[in-house]
Amino acid sequence: MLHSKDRSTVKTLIISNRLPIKIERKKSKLKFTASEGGLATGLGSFYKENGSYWLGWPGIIPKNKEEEAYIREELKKLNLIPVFLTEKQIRDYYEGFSNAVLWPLCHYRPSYVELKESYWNAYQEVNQLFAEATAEIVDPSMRIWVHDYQLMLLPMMLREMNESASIGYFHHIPFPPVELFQMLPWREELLRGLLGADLVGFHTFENVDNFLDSCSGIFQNEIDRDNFRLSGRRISVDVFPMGIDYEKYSQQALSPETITYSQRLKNLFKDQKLILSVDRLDYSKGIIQRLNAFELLLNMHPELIGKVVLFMLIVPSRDQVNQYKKLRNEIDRMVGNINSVYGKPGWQPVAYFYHAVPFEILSAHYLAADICLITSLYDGMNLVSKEYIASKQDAPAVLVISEFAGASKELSDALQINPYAVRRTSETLYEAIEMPLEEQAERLSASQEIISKFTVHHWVNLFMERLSEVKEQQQQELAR
Ligand code: GDG
Repeated sequence: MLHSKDRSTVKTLIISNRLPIKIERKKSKLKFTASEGGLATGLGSFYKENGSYWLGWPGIIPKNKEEEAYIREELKKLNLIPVFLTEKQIRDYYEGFSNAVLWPLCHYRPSYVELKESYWNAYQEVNQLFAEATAEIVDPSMRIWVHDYQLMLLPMMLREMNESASIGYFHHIPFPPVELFQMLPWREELLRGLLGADLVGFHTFENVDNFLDSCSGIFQNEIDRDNFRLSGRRISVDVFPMGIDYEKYSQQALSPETITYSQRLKNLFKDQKLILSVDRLDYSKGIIQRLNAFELLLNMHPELIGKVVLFMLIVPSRDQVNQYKKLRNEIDRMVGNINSVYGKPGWQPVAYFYHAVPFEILSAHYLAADICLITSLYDGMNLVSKEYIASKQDAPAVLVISEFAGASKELSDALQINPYAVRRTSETLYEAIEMPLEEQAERLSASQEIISKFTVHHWVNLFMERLSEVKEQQQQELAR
């Protein structure tokens, strides 16, 4: 039996659609920079240790074989293994099946789902490509951790290659209710794909229930739900709410650079309450509902004119896709409308930026904001809410969070909203604006206590511990 000390020395292969790196073409040279996403930070130190690796798409199409070999060599130095994709694969597997089938389905948008056979074919082909790339580097003692909805078929492909392999899978986005999941022509293949894993993890209990309901509905007699197993092999399905690198955010907020920038922002919006929102351009984030609620707030409380600003940082995402293009146009229209109706010389109610900012600047925005507003219509977790809490030393700081974001389950001291209930949301925003500093500080410190304890490092360790336990249970059952 492995003891927890031994577990930490087991090599791990992380597999995700994207490698945690950005490769940019600068003139004739390639520039490699580490990406700053939550997953990259959380697993960053982990995969570099004792011969562990990370496998995924490097986000670039090499110009020729020489360039491909060069990228491969450079990445190898960082323990990263690339899986190169063609333009067609990116279009049909990534933009197609992943983002125009699974993403809308998992975010309650069945009308956005494009059920194309060509997408499904590409999805199978690319998952197979990942399986082959894995086979080339994995050794039987390694545990494998597959991430997210782009690779749902991979766990079973890997299981078929090695019956006793140690395989974990984590689903970062919501898992839809059975009624929605059942509409997929390929529902059985996708579920069977996931059930190749020994451990399947989700952010919330609701997602676990939805997944188990789908499994029971589709496999019926094959599955034993209470003692979950497929063809006799025990599979654990559990909740692992992802955390953030708390130290990184709280320390950055103390740096002189961030403090100076934050002060500049505050001066720019002097005597105004700064309501911040940060998200990728996506229909799941409730950006339209947010603007509606803010407009209603100004309408109901004209005394707030000139005293409050909605500062929206939106990171460009998938904006060549029709639904996203439409969303962007609608945001532009609504921001223009609110600013023209409620603005006055020298003051505009909505400050809207459609670009990403460096980490230090993002941190300064968190630090400067009086309120952080999360309006997700459905969100696996939502790391922004946790990053905001971690970046604050003390009040003013109020988190207003949608009850449909996974993070709301842990953050019970935040003000919770149903973003579809526009009037109620605007009333809650008013409550946030008026909240006494003492109450803000109490709520903030309660949330900080939770987030500083359940960090991303804790999340990784917990998942890995659980994976080892499942393997031990399987071995004991085999030995009986
Ligand atoms: C998926 C699920 C789940 C944003 N703007 C900038 C920037 N960001 C960073 C934030 C945060 C990340 O992007 C966004 O993470 P979220 O969790 O909020 O949302 P998704 O991207 O949709 O992530 C989600 C997550 O996976 C993890 O499981 O929580 O539910 O949808 O870290 O800080 N970073 C920088 N500049 C920006 O302008 N540097």
